[in-house]
Amino acid sequence: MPANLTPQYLDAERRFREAATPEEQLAALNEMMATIPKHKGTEHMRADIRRRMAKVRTEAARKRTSGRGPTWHHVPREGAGQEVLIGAPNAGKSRLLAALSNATPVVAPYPFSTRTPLPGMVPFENVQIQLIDLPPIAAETAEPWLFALIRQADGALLVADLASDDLLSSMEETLTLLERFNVRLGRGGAPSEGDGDPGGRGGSEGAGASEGGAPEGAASGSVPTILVAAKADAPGAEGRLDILRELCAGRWPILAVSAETGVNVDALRAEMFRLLDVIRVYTKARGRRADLSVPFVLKRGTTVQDAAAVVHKDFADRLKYARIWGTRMFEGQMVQREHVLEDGDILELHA
Ligand SMILES: Nc1nc2c(ncn2[C@@H]2O[C@H](COP(=O)(O)OP(=O)(O)OP(=O)(O)O)[C@@H](O)[C@H]2O)c(=O)[nH]1
Ligand SMILES: [Mg+2]
Repeated sequence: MPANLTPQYLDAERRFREAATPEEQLAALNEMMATIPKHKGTEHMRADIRRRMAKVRTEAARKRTSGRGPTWHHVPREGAGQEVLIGAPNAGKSRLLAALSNATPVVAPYPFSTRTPLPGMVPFENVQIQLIDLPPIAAETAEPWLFALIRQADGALLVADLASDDLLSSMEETLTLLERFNVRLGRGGAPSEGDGDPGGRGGSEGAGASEGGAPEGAASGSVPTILVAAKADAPGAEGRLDILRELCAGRWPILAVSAETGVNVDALRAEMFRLLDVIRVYTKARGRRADLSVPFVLKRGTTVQDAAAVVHKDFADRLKYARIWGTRMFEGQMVQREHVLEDGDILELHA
């Protein structure tokens, strides 16, 4: 009967409870279905999730056909996690998506050029992160679906325009609107004020810091955020960056980027990965090598037991012990179920 629910599942269930719209509910239910361990003990729960999905869908359809519902946009999650580009009109969001991914958004020298969400996949090492370009945050575009999409993202790139003299006032306007629509931008899993070390890998920070599984600083319901100071190549950008740092110091990690020259575009990919606060774990069979091109992407704080449930369905119940090859372990060190995994660990499960 023990369901052995994973942290991923519990997180999705929390999102379901907090969902404000049918889209948020459906996204959370889909994730619950994807992350629930698939064994006999969870059969009833899975049936219940399916029932709830059907109910949300029919209710949403009824609203749509009643003709009064506004347009809603939802982007299904793909890859290691979903992040969104948010910011004032003309800040440089679409051009960033074009620089980071293979997507081809409209980039224009006038505001409000983006009207609907456009996702792209951003490659980082052996994973892909989904990044969604959004219409600007402004009174004219402030429709509930936009904020719903932001709230359910795993991370946000808050884009500030270093080419604009209105940098601070438009930033304030953006933040006021976000607040009005209940979007809270948190710090996420990134290490302390990290603009000095964009290339550092997450291998050494926070040893044991995430005991208990709570991502540091990311209060429940807030979207982990990086402040991206865009157009770093523009005349006067340096002075504006200083002002921005003063205003936002300690609130979010800041990274100055230029899509035009490519400065810090790769560093931004690394920061986007760090923002997700996930680890990559590989599995191998006894006597074999692991395939390092196909990681399991799991929340930081995931234990051997949780990973087994994700990897091998009924493995969770039968698991006796595991061996780990990882940076902080002896080669093939034997560990118990409660052992917390690290990014890059190779896992050999023994039932
Ligand atoms: N110099 C310079 N210009 C940039 C950079 N990135 C974007 N721009 C220019 O800034 C303008 C706006 O860029 P977009 O990417 O369309 O801005 P946006 O935030 O998507 O705008 P909306 O969708 O209207 O909110 C365009 O003229 C871009 O060419 C950059 O890194 N350097
Ligand atoms: Mg745009």
